[in-house]
Amino acid sequence: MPQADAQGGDFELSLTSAVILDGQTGDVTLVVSPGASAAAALEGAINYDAGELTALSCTAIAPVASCNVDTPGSVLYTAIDPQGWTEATDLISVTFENTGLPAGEASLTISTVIAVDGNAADITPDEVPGVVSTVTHGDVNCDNTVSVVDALLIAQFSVGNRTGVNSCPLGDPLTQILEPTIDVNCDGSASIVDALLIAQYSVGNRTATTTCPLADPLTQIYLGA
Ligand SMILES: [Ca+2]
Ligand SMILES: [Ca+2]
Repeated sequence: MPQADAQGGDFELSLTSAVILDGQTGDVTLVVSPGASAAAALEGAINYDAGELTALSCTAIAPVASCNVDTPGSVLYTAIDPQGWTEATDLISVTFENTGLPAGEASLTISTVIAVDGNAADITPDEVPGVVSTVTHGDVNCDNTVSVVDALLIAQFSVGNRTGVNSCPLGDPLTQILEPTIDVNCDGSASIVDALLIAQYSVGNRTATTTCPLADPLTQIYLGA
């Protein structure tokens, strides 16, 4: 993660990152942290690529804050604390839907219009961007790789030892599995066969494809979005 003091701003504004699968929703939070100064009033925007993501809604977390998702590509916000934020504080939360990011990462940036301290003096933020990423089929533990660990989780799921969930990150990595990305042979079911294909892929015995159904079921594995 980028560090605030590397850029020498007076305080830090940062966005959390999220894994949001294709067609699903997830939340990102804007956080203010004090540096040499403590911000007391802020106005600005969270910027995103409207071709990749859709901001469905936003929620003011700070007691005196407001936000607006009406403009595609920008979530406008304001927030105020009469005393100034002297510790890391969540300001707003935005719910994004992945509407055009089948694989990879989308950057979320911050732009600041007004930032003042408790004396209403202008101060400068370090703006730390966030990332929305998604995972492909075969990655069932949300770590952005397809490995024998994923095969293990699928094998455990196939015998009832794991619970399928629909979003990343896993709430309980010891008992859960991301269910929508299990099927890597395009047969419509999640089974021990999918674990076998990943095991074969892990040692180079299968070639990844992003096309379903598999053109060659004997040599390919589906790792698409
Ligand atoms: Ca994985
Ligand atoms: Ca399957």
